[in-house]
Amino acid sequence: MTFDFLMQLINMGIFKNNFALLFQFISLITSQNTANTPSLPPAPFQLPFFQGKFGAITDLGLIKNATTTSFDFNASNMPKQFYQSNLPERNTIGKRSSYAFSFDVDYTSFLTDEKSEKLNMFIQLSGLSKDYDLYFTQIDPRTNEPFRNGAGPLSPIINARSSTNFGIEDESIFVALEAGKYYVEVGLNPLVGLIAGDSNFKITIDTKSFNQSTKLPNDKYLANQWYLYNTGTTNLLDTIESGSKANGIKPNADIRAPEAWKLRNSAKDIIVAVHDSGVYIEHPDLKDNIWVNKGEIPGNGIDDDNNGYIDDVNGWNFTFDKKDPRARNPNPDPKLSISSHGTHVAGIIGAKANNRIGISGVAWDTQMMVINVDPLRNWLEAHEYAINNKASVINN
Ligand SMILES: [Ca+2]
Ligand SMILES: [Ca+2]
Ligand SMILES: [Ca+2]
Ligand SMILES: [Ca+2]
Repeated sequence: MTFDFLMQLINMGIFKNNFALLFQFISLITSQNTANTPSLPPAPFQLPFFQGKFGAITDLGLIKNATTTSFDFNASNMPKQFYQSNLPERNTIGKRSSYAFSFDVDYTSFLTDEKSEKLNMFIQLSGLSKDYDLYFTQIDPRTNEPFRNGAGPLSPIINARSSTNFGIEDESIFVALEAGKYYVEVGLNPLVGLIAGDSNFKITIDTKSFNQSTKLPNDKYLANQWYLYNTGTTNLLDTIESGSKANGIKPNADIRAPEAWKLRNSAKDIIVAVHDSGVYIEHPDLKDNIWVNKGEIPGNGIDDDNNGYIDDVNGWNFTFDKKDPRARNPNPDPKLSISSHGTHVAGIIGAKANNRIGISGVAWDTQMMVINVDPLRNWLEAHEYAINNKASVINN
């Protein structure tokens, strides 16, 4: 029995949820190897693609910033790999023939100022006459092998982006990369891999389009805000070492904020009413984006703007019928109110962006009217307040 045969059994689903049986098979193979070749230790298991220390991989060289570089290939002239896929895509199960490429990303090629931390790129596959698919793999520096979800060589490979359109449609992958060496694989769809025909394809690495069509703020924790800008590659090693599952990280699965910010990032004339549990309005990343009722003189005990609420400078606390709209607490302690849900919500809407600290809001500049409200008691009244005081967006 060989490891190849074992892989076939794994792909057939024989060991699904039956790890005891799997380990029996591994023990059997190991003992056979030992018996047949007593002078050699059992060979370590490796995916064929990564055997031979990447010797058959075509190197695309150093990829630089703000460039579009294309590489034309005739597959019949290239070393073919047989890659036993563990990728989760449904049409990549089994062995498929493929061609492997590497390229380098060097900080000096893109680090134009201290704000630039990653090189954003689209990797594209085009000019197809067969159904090729595109795969991207990141190497785990601890093992010099692909990242795997779990210990041991049989754990599935993770962080492999794929683009697997059917037919001869182009393929495209977005990645944001730190300095390092990366691997791309062009594989025939295993379902159609035996069909004869031309085998030409073009790989294009485009580090120009993303920067031209997007705008990124310089906030410290932007890289953690995957819902705005999901690079899919953030701190993969940290994620794994913290014990979290890394599968499911999907680059560009976000609200396309960088693309939107290129068109518009300020909403400074827009009043957004935040109906929630109150907001810590002194927060350094929020204070500049809190609505100020200009018709109200603070702290004089008079309803200067005659809107029915005395000293309502930043909003109103409907929960406790008072001017201080911070936490859901009759006498809010600013430290306690930091943790309130409304503060979190306000940060998503309008944390001051491009100020180097904290996070970036969806709107970089805006005016957030703070409404502390109990939805079961004074919902209508709170909405009337927001509308009468010219909020044009209300968060519920
Ligand atoms: Ca395809
Ligand atoms: Ca008033
Ligand atoms: Ca007043
Ligand atoms: Ca900020």
